[in-house]
Amino acid sequence: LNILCGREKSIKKMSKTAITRDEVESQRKQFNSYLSGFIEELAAVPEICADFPEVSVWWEQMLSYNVKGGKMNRGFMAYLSAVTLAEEKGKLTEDFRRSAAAVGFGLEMMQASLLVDDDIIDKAETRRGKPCWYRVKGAEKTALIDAAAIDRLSLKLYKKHCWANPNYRKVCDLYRLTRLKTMSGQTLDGLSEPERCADMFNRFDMRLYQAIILNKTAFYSVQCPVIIGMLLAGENDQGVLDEASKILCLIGSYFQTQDDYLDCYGDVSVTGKIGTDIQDGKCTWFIVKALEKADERQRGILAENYGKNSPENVKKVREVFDELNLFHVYKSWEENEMNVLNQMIGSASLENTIQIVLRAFLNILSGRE
Ligand code: DMA
Ligand code: MG
Ligand code: MG
Ligand code: MG
Repeated sequence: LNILCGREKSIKKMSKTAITRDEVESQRKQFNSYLSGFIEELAAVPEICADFPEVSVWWEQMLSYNVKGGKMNRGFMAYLSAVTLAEEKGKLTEDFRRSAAAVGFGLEMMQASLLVDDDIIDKAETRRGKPCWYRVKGAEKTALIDAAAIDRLSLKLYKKHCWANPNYRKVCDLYRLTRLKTMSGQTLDGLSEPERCADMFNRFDMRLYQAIILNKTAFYSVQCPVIIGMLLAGENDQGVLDEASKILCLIGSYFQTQDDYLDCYGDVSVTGKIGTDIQDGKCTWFIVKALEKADERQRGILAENYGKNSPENVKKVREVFDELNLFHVYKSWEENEMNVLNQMIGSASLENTIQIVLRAFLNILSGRE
């Protein structure tokens, strides 16, 4: 009997090998269907908004402007992970779906708060096809406090929709730790800018780059969403969470290298943001690769022009990138990295459902343009 039960179990485990594109899209629709009321709820936080209706009106405006309009991949991945795992454990209810959507939306709020700050730091002009929030009339003075408010408000949402989950505290702790790690990454990213680091050409290398992108992007964009989903579904085995985290961090780093590519070569009408990395003097995958490959003449051009905010300087840097064929170097790196990550997921000692979720995330990110 034991042998038979074991076989049945393994057959059951084998039954789902992937989440199809259609399933992903239908889950995405479901996730989106829960989101409409969250902003109104947050703009009416009673302890604050009862006495200050102006604040309520402003919060509703700034939340709508900053949290909406993106692809919502982070929030959706938290939802998809939570729902897929809960379903497998036979724990999926309507209430669970709603709380998973609220937690996902909270991650989109974390993202929004980071982006408001990031655009100020990076002197960016557009975000998601609109002016960055700090450039919007009325928000010039409030943008910093708005970013902090968006971050704090997400935990209000967690308390309202998720407090009854046995892992509520772990979920909130992970949210806070991830926000802090991202701030450390943003600090490292800022400290490597040329005006604060005169010897950038001695410092920019793959090690520094990997440290920056792990902290500023991989944790909050990929690791945290899926781990939060797993926690919501009741996963408490630290070994499993650590094993998944390892792969998620690598997927998250791949995601930021794609972002560097989009900054340099992306179509603004698709990405919705005008690149700033070259003029900001950021430690990106492209400048690190360029420095690895450049000869003396090319290094001289980069030293003279990188991190300077004029179109002529940017053009000269781009010419060196082109001479070094970095577009194609990146394309073949990306293809190879995708294979490596897929293999890593396949050979990880993780249960089938978690592997499926990781693969779904990787597929969503694959070949972003
Ligand atoms: C990404 O940095 C990290 C955070 C925390 C926003 P980035 O400046 O490359 O992002 P973007 O390209 O979206 O401005
Ligand atoms: Mg930026
Ligand atoms: Mg930045
Ligand atoms: Mg970028």
